[in-house]
Amino acid sequence: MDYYCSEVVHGIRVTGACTSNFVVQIEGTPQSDIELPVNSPVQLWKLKHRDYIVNYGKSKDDYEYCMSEYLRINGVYWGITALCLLDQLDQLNKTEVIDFVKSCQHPSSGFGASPNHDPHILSTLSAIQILTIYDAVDEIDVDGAVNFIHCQQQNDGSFSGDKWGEIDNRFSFCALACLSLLGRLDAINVDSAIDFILKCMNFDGAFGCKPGSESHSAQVYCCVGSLAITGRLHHLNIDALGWWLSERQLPSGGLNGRPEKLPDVCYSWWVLSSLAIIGKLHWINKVKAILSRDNIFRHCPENLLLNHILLTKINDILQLLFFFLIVKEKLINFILACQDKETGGIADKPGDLVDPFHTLFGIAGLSLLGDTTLKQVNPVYCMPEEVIQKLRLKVQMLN
Ligand code: 3PZ
Ligand code: ZN
Repeated sequence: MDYYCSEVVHGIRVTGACTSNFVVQIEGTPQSDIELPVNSPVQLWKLKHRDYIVNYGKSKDDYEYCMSEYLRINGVYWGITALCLLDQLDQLNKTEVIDFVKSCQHPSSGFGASPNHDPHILSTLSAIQILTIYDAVDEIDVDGAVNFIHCQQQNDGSFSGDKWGEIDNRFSFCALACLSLLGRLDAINVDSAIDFILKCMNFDGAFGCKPGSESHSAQVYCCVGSLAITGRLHHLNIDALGWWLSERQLPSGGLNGRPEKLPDVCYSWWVLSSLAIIGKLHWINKVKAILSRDNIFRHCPENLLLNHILLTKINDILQLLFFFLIVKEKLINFILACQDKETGGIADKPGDLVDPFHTLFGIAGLSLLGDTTLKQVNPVYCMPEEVIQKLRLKVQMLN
């Protein structure tokens, strides 16, 4: 797609390839974006990503690895989930991984990022996710972990991440995800947890990290995921939220976390998974079907009045429909462009340094976009769908 046209209709700029892909932008809204390098890759180098992840933890004294001690158990979850989606989990030593996770648990409490690190709700979720994937939850002190999470809940229903007391609805999601995976949601006050989440909803239908904070797509994922786990999606304003999420796509095809920010691979995940949960993933790439006037008129050939209205209003209608669209091919190209062919792995943007975090969320995003050479990912837990199915976990999804 090298040829772009640009047209202003009723103050709305339509830019896009002259074929069928359009990105709509309101005139005057500033946009930061990047340009995809020419000759960007067009395929997913799955075996390179496998090797990148398998080798990541091996050189234990390498700088990068030491730097990430405070992220170690999260990194293990990112790596294991990515390998699992690539159908390569057998590349790791299960016993070693489980022993490492066990060594991160504090007596009768939660998990730290590494042995002897203070317990934190983020590390505790990673621990539970890893053990769930390996069907090894029985090997830890489940009651201790549940009690740790219970103790993080505040009077207003919110959760702190650890004993320092920082509040953020990311921690609410971690608590709900952990306890639902363990079948122990009864250990907290779910109603007040949801009350707090709903206080973080903004006029645009999206969510910030605490009441009054600006909307951000990672927070949207956490809040929508929390509502899905607890069967409370009816609280959402689907049209406003879907609009806001769709507006995250930039002309490069990548998605940003909030208005005026640069695109980043991990936002493909926060945005796509949220759309999948609210049943709007099909808002992606329906341009060809919608764009054809003939297609619309075929359904009402005799109704002249309706045809007249349609003819005069057709541009307005199409512009509105564009707002709900994320152009799938462009997003896929953006994610593929962030791969590093030499080292394997995926970066936040083309040409940046790869890391396990963006490698997982790039692969998980491609899975949601329908790459059938990958295993299906569950949009709420960011774990393989087959693992969630096996647990017979019921999460609410709209359609
Ligand atoms: C990254 N963390 O605070 S972090 C994270 N970010 O621990 C892990 N997109 O500097 C890796 N940016 C890389 N491997 C980045 C996890 C952040 C998210 C930062 C980031 C991502 C752009 C700048 C917050 C779950 C858990 C934590 C987060 C999100 C979701 C950093 C900076 C921050 C962090 C780690 C490394 C490289 C990897
Ligand atoms: Zn990122």
